[in-house]
Amino acid sequence: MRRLSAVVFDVDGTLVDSERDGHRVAFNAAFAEAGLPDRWDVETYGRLLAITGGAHRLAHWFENTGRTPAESWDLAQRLHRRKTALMRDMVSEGRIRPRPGALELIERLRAGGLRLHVATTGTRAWVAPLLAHTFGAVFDTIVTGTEVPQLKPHPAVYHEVLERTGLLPEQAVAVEDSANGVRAAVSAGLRCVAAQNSYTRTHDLSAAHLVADGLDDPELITWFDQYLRKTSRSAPRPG
Ligand code: XBP
Ligand code: MG
Repeated sequence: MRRLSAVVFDVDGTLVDSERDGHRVAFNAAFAEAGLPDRWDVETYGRLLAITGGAHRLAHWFENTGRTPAESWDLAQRLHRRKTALMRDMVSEGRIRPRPGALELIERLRAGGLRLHVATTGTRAWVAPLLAHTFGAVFDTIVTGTEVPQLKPHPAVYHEVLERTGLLPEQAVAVEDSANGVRAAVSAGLRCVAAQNSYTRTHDLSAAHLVADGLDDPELITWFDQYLRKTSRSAPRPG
């Protein structure tokens, strides 16, 4: 097996707790500003997470609440622009927090000589400032939903990371939180570990090598430590 040289992180639900108190709140604010009666409670939003991509999620909702497909897509795109601006505001106010253990895991992996990258379905306009503010310049390659034609569970975002970095799939491990994310990573040929959260605890994550309770789960840390040892044994780094 080739040496592990990189870890590719998902963002929503993996690096940050962004869905329930971040995106959901921004979607509801966009509905309210537009004078629409629609609101997504915590449980409804959990079900809607099966549809990746905020604009697609909105279009799906509108189609299922009586609008035509064309009307739904137009309205979804308009609302999603506003929702993205509201999410950027939440990011700049520091309201989107890293998941417990995220900062520590990142430091551990970097200290072990691994490169870090990002593969997310989220929109670049909020992803880029979030990563910069919360984690600093630790990610070499960041591919978002803005750059790929098909969103997770399609593997396009992982293919794009591999293409841009020149990595082979077996040189990288993906960290995901959801069934759609695990499917995307595994379809692209990457090993995947899942750090589930309250929304994804019921997902089928069985295609992952390991299903952990979070980024601070000792099992996940031990799993990475074994790879880090293998990494340094198979190719000692100078110094
Ligand atoms: C995340 C998503 C995104 C976010 C909302 O999935 O599906 O749509 O929920 O962000 P993953 P946008 O964690 O699997 O990448 O509104 O910017 O799409
Ligand atoms: Mg996710």
